[in-house]
Amino acid sequence: MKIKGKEKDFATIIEKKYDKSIAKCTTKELYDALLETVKELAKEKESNKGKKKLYYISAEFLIGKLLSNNLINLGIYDEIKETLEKNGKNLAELEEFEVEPSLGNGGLGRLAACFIDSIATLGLNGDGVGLNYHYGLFKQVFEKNLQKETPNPWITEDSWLNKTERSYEVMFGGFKVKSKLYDIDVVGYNNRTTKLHLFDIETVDESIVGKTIDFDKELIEKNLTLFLYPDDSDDKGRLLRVYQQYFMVSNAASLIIDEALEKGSNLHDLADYVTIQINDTHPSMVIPELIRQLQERGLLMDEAIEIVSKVCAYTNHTILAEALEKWPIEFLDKAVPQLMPIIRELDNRIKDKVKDESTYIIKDGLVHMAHMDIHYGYSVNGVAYLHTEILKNTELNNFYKLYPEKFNNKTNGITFRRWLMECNPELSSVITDLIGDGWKKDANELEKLEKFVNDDAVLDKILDVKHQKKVELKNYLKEKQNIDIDDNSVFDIQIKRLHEYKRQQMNALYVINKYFEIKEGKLPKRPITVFFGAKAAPAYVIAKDIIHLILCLQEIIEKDPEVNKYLKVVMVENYNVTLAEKLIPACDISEQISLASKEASGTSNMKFMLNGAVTLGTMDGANVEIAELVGEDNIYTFGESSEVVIKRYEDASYVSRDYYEKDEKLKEAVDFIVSKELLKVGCKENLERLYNELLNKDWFMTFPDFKEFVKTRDKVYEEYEDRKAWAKKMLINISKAGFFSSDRTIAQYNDEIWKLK
Ligand code: 26V
Repeated sequence: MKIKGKEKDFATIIEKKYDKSIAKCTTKELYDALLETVKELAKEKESNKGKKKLYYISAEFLIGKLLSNNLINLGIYDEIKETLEKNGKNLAELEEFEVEPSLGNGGLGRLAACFIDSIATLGLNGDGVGLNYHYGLFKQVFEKNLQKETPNPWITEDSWLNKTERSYEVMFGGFKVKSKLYDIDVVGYNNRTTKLHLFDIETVDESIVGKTIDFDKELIEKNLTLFLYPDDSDDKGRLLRVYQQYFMVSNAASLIIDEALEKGSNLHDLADYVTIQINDTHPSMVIPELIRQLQERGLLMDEAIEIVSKVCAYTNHTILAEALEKWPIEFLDKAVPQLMPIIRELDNRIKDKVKDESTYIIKDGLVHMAHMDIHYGYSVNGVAYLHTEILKNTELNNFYKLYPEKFNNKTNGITFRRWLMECNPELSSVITDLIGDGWKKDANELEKLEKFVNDDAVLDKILDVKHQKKVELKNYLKEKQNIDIDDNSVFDIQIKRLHEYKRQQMNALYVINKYFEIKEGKLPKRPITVFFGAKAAPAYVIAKDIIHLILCLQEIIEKDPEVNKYLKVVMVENYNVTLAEKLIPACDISEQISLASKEASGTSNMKFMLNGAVTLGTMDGANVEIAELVGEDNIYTFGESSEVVIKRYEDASYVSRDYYEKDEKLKEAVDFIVSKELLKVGCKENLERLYNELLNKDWFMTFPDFKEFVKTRDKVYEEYEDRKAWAKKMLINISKAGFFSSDRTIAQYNDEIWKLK
């Protein structure tokens, strides 16, 4: 590798730094030296430039560990790996040393991380802006088959954060705080870099948190950047979120204005210098805040509004009404009183010209954040074809009628650097041996793989890699979580946040159904391992009950000698990016079983497909596009369509008990939740609550899809046995995954929304 123009090798760097050889260094010494070297290399790379700059503001950036990713993007992964191996060390051990920052909940935050990788790689002038949560999202531990939440500290002296000199004053109602900016250099796969700006305050006090995630929610100066999404089941927690969001956007607005001024903007021309992508509604207050700061610098309200409307674009990531943020006016009056007059003004201007009350920003004492984004942003996008269609035709139809030109779709994507090259170097090299490495820069080249669909040697290789990754996962989980897995079983995996609409509970009902079949002597041709990975929001009671059910099933099945040879449930603890990178390459069947119309896109579906898993899914989110690309022979779909589901909600015609009464197998599975066997290992309160919820409500309609789910899943297991036919499906999935590269997504954002040079 070249540092400051001179060829250097890692062994000499180590020799100079510690006065000893690599072989004699501890893991920590090697990690520190590598971190320092990578930081230095990143600093030397050219940062992306241009007159106009994108600010991707997001409350979450689920970046995962950075060491290997940066080595890959800098092009020195193999060199470092070999040097270490020659000295009896291995990179995997160094990776273990790094603590994963948990700055996100799930898909939304991971998407933001993939996007900054692609922004850097495509050489676009754009940075990420977010918050430096000291404990991130909670760490999940299982105790007595229940989820417990504990703090997840990740900032150590050897982290990727670089402290900067930048600092701003942020006013809240009655007091002010001083911010401090930390940057993480984001290295693209092309010699360019960009930055992730994470704002923090120096008065944060980690000592107000004990062993649990409880803390005094009113000590804003001490708690502001402690946790990502503090428990919002009570008003104090919700108010803290408002403080966090304002802190994020006020800093962002100051940074944006400062950088534009430095480049010669006179602020009247701000739109030539800046574009802002608002990632879901968490950063929506940037609209009134930017107006406020422009006014402070002498612009008039009319002009400030006009400028902001040319600068801000909004991405919607959910159609669930309960997930669309609406803040009570009192909250904003208390936390950010300076914004309320501006928000009222923005609302009044809409009320003056628009008749449709459903689009007003302020209604019934609530401020509708998404409504402000849509009226005062220049672009509104959904994250998959179906999602955007549903926004236009149903959920946001009243807005679509007002501003059809603002609506557009940007189907999500994933970075292939992390989700193939890093997590599955074996498959990457099989691919490169077959089609060259052009796919690393142009993912569509993966289609060249299709011509090997009848090549037995190639199909065998793909099956071999899959088996190797299954063995690796087995060893990893044995070491880390003391779980025993049969690597010859079929690996069936559902990993994502726990939410009723994602329907982990339906997966659990399938497991119960299979358990009964095995007990009755109907044995599967090959053992089945059903993996789950999911965190439930601390206050989301039913989600935690579903985790409880899964953990209880895991225990019962494990202890049943009649069943455990054929069926195993594995719920991994503290599912995170690191675990995803181990689970995804090892997966045979990717469970994407959300209720049609509810999953905006999904992104694990893309990661699985890229790694040669076959999808079992509903026609929801990006599954629709996957199905279109791979064709019906290479995906298994089931379940009611989004149209039928939407209609059922509209006419309120769904009664779950009707299905329960009519379907014997379903009834048996549901009843098992409160059976003697389960109550022996589980809590009555949790299990009964879940049972009642399903029987009396089942809001996400698992019962109507259950029968077809069972039938389709059984067919998948059946067809898995024709190994050659299965390998063909795997190959087709890999070859069609190119569309889901986040490089494609970001290129579209730029061409159609940001228009950076
Ligand atoms: C948030 C909440 C919070 C309150 C309780 C219910 C609830 C339900 C859902 C959400 C999700 C908020 C937004 C989000 O994370 N969306 C995810 O964004 C991904 C990236 O676009 C996408 O792939 C997922 O389908 C979508 O759920």
